[in-house]
Amino acid sequence: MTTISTTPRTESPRPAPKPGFDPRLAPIIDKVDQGERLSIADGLLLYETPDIWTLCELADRVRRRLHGDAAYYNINRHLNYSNICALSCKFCAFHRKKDQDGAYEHSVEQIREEAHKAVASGATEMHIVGGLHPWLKFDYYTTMLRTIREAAPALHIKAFTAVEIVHLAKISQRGKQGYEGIKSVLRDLIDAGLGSLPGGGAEVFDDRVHDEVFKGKIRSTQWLDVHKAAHELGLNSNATMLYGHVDQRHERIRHMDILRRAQDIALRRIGYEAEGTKERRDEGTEGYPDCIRDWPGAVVLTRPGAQLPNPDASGGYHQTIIPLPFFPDESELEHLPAPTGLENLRTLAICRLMLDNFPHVKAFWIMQTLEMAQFMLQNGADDIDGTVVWYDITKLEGPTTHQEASVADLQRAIREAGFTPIERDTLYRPVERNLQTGAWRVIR
Ligand code: V47
Repeated sequence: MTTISTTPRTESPRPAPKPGFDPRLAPIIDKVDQGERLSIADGLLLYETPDIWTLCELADRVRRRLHGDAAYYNINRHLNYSNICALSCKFCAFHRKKDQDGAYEHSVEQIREEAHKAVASGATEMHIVGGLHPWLKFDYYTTMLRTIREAAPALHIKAFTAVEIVHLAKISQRGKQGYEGIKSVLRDLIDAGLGSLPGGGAEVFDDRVHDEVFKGKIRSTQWLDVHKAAHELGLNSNATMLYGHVDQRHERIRHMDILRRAQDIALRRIGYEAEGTKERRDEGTEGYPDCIRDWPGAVVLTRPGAQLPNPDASGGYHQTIIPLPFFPDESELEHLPAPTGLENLRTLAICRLMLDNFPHVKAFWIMQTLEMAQFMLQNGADDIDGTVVWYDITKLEGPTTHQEASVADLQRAIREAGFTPIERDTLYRPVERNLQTGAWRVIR
């Protein structure tokens, strides 16, 4: 196993408890100091405690242990190739039916043009997501990837949520082949240019929540299977949690526990040792997806001195957790309030502490706002995503919102938060750029 160490892991002494310190957090602080995995009960307490400052300080401690004062951004473009979707998830304001106002699908020519624009803007990544289009054929997707690869050979293509991959298996008559069908679809996509999977479509891994707001969408088992298959084929992937709608806090903690167990399996596969049987307890895991039943035990990457996986070595794993706060506007759940700033901050900090084997935590500025993302860098996040340019899935200020940040905006936000901006590629390798010509290369 080859591992990578990013920045020096300096640890400042533990500060004296502040007024308002919640003494129930003391055992959690000890566990974090020793690099021990937090339990489900610990996660619930972190949601319950009024002492959000101790929570945030702990998350910051772990974040600095892993990344020092580095904070990552990238130059990317998001491409939503079509909003036409066979599903009608209640939380989603993006989907349209075929003849509905605002329905669109991009032609191959439009996609080629997007790839050219991406190159001209110096992007290192194209992030592609769309609806489950009812009549596009499988070769639309492979042609899309090949077109981008041809127009922009250096661009990393991060494309298709697990939900789309399962849909592609169905439309290419591989749906009945189960796991092998998924793998075979992924192989075709890799052959056409796919470089990694984004984290979307995970929502909250819970059957109650699933049946209430995204019935018809794949269940957690299939989402996890797609990512496992991608990892086995050497692709890295991300993971999300879309929270703050009908979900409850204990369901979010369970989602985090399921994700970190899936990551334990991925890390074990690429050579990490699991930490004995101490955390192999199965209580509270009824109804967990079958694919994480062969759990090897905890692999904690946030303990002092642990090494992060090397993106250049073979073998895939989850890179980043991206908590996505629910945007109610124009969805069927518009009557629900959006999660508050403090709830978003708390959830992100808890993700940093619970997902102890995820190298990165992203505060996606499009959904969190750049102002809040800045603050989140000080409370667990180490990444704010990129320049984006156009994003259709959620809109901060109505359908015509143009959502773009310049590199200067991102760097300023990071510096002002007290961190050093590091441009990264999709796999979190630092990027070196010639400021005159815009030419870039990945530093290995
Ligand atoms: O899959 C849809 C979610 C996801 C809403 O991997 C909503 O680096 C909130 O996954 N309110 C797409 N969320 C975004 C996504 C993502 C974003 C940035 C980076 C990465 C990455 C991944 O957005 C969807 C769905 O889970 N979503 N509707 C909504 N109303």
